[in-house]
Amino acid sequence: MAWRWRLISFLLWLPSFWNDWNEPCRRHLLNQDSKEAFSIASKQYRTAFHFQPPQNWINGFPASLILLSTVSYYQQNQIGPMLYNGIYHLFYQYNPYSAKWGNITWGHSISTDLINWTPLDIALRPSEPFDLQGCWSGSATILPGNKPVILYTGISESGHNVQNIALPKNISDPFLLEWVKPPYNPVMVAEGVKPTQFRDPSTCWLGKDGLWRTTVGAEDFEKKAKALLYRSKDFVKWTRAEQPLFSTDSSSMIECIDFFPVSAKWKRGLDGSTIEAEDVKHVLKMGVFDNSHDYYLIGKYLEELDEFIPENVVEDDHRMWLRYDYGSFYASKTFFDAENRRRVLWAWSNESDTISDDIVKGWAGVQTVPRTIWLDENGKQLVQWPVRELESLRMEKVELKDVKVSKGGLIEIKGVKASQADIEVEFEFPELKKAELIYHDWKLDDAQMACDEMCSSVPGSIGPFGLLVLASHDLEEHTAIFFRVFKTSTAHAVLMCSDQRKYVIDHSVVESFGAGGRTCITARVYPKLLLTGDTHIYVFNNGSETVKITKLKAWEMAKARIN
Ligand code: DQQ
Repeated sequence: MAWRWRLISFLLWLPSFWNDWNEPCRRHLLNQDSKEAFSIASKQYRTAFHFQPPQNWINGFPASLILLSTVSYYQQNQIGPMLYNGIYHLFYQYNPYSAKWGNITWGHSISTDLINWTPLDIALRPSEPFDLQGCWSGSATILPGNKPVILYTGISESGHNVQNIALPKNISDPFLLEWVKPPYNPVMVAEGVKPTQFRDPSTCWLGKDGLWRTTVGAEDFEKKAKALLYRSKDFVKWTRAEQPLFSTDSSSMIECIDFFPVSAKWKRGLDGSTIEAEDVKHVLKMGVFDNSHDYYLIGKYLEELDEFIPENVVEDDHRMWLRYDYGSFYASKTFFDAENRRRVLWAWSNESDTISDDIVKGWAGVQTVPRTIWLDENGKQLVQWPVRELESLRMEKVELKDVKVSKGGLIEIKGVKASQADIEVEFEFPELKKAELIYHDWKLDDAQMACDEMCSSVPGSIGPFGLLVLASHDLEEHTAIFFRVFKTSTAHAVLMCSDQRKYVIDHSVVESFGAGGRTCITARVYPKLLLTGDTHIYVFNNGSETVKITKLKAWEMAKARIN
């Protein structure tokens, strides 16, 4: 009996789980004593189609923008992307001098397809008393009349977080090369919150009353997180609303807030200023500073009160909130791509090696592949999938159909370069009654613990089965992405540990999209075998029950032109 659809529907309600892949068999740090290994490694771990600057440190996106006269933008670990007059602009937090964090500026690259990127000069660098110690994250908004404007956090001479404006020097320059900082900056200073914990203004939205709004992350003197709300008529004078958009006792500082509407009826994206439509809900995404995880809530934005009311939240506990991705994924931002009627998400994926490794490599940090993001038809969670433009890099393809993998089975996927691949796979497994019994009441924390405890080599009943990627021939090195099916006293659960249905492999990055994009995990790995180039991809099954690969397609990916 085929259970593929069952599998997918279970994943819908069991959000996602991850394993940090710290097992020595899968992760090798660079050897500082070997200069030769370093120089080879610095090249082999660099990505072929994930955004990176030519060298040095990046941490997240700031803002991006694009196109036409509608609002769109994007912020990625700190700044963001936007589409403007048909060109995507990606601004990112960048240290021009080193592979570690510091001297933060806004790097700038442009693209017409979100895949191939051309580097431009730095867009914002510290220069004024209101940003002398750094140009931190922010967002770009496109004002009526097709006028882009940046709101960003400056670290002032005295080390305080303040919010500033930057405007294009020449609005008819399609590349928006130069940005000026008007003398009326800063436009917001900390009031009632810690002056060093007040940052990352979101993309702005326009209310029915004609006022622009933005939300800024902050920590108050009681160590509580606040999504502060500011309003402005002219984008110059900003007034803080008495009530924050949202506040929580369960976290201290929250960073890179993103606030956007989603449709409960269809997948298409919505302009950030869409508020009053009966099928519209809002997403509030917050980066929790203490653990560098991005969490989100879905709810209703009450425009009259300027308040966000999350749905289905019974306790004020951020650990119960949903995550976009259970791997190395932080400071994400979305932007509305009006030309393609979609909302696009990106995030910063930090290295998991050491700072000294990064210095030797000469670079640190990549961006995830851009993902289209929409509200699941159940209205309870978001779904993500790589933008369709990524498919333009697909080259050789191999296919499998209806192949059984019995206990201990291992099938190699030959014919594609295993370090640069895009794989889609569907599994069927037998009757659920064979599932292992575990835990009485399955909670998210239990799932994460289970992934940590039961790695892919611990035999089970239905699973573990899945993929071994970036694997050496003897399997001594590998990154496993697998499923395991359990039954609790009341239901069945599919555990996805670093993964399932779609895998995007790019040297030191493996992005996994399970259950059609409802569960995502981004892993950073440094397999030693990348130095020799002898990498393999396998399907495996370490469960006692036979599973079937109903469909598997794997493509070798071409290298994108990135910077
Ligand atoms: N990094 C930026 C901040 C942001 C944080 C500084 C997120 O603006 O809060 O580089 O990683």
